[in-house]
Amino acid sequence: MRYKRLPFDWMPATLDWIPEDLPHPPLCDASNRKLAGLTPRVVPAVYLPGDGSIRNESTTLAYLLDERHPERGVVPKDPVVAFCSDLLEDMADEWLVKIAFLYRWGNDLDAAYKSRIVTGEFLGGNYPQALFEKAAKHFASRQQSRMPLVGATTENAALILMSFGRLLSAMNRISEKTTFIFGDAPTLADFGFYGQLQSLATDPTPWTVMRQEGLGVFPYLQLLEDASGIEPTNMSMAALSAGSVELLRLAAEVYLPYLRANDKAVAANEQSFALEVKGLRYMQAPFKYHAKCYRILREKFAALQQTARSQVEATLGSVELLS
Ligand SMILES: N[C@@H](CCC(=O)N[C@@H](CS)C(=O)NCC(=O)O)C(=O)O
Repeated sequence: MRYKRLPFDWMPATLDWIPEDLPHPPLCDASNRKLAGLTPRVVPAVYLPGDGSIRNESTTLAYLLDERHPERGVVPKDPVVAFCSDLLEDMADEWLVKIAFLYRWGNDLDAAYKSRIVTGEFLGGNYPQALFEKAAKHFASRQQSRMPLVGATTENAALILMSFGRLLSAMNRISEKTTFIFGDAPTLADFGFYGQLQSLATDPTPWTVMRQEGLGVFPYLQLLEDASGIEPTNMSMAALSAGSVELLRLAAEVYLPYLRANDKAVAANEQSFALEVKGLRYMQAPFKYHAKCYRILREKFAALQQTARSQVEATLGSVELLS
């Protein structure tokens, strides 16, 4: 919203994150009323005062806002760059969350720290410490109970952490050629990475890892936090940094195999599925929403012209998993 120079009000919301027996914070009353009936019940959600509608799902919202306010678009005009931006944004939303979940809810220190920040935001003020403690503990244990659903388990940790290492080494190299992933202005992919990396950069354990292995990520995040002063530019695959190519290769080698394995398991109604990437095993229960993500990516790839598909192939190494 800041990059697009759109004025907005930020409203914290609680969804069902406060235990039944605790008083609900008045700070969130207005947003909770607006969110009543929202499906799927996830944030971020945007209330559009023009038509009174409330919309969610960050990718859908980005496209909608670009349609209504095309001047400072985040969806690149070049179809190949747009496809690659969609692929990276999808990986940021759906795979990087596994890294963030594993660190935040898998370490006591991180869980205690961030659960207080999240709950403290929506409680606002005027609460006794005991209520704060109870709400934070409730939220942390709720999130911890969801770790297997996300695949953030001890068995999957090696692959998840390997992908984090590759991500950091790729992000470090973007600035050798450009400011953001596809050029000197941000795209949807950058905002997808921003959301996850901002969490990782402020949780104690991954922050330590990033200080050692991903120093280049900090100025990148700083620039993205408020990109209202950055001018849009045209983008093409020719301008890509080695780091951005590495990010796309990561999607091809880790994220797409995960999506394909999940898709097969959803179609066959299986209880769980497994895959192996570079000798590292990953196992999870099938996740229907990710089958939808995969279908949309393949539809977008199929809609590209042949020359554009070849350009994607040249960068990713293989497009077999997109066909
Ligand atoms: N694909 C969605 C994911 C949204 C999402 O999963 N949001 C989480 C918080 S980051 C949520 O609201 N979860 C519901 C809950 O935990 O109750 C998007 O990008 O907007």
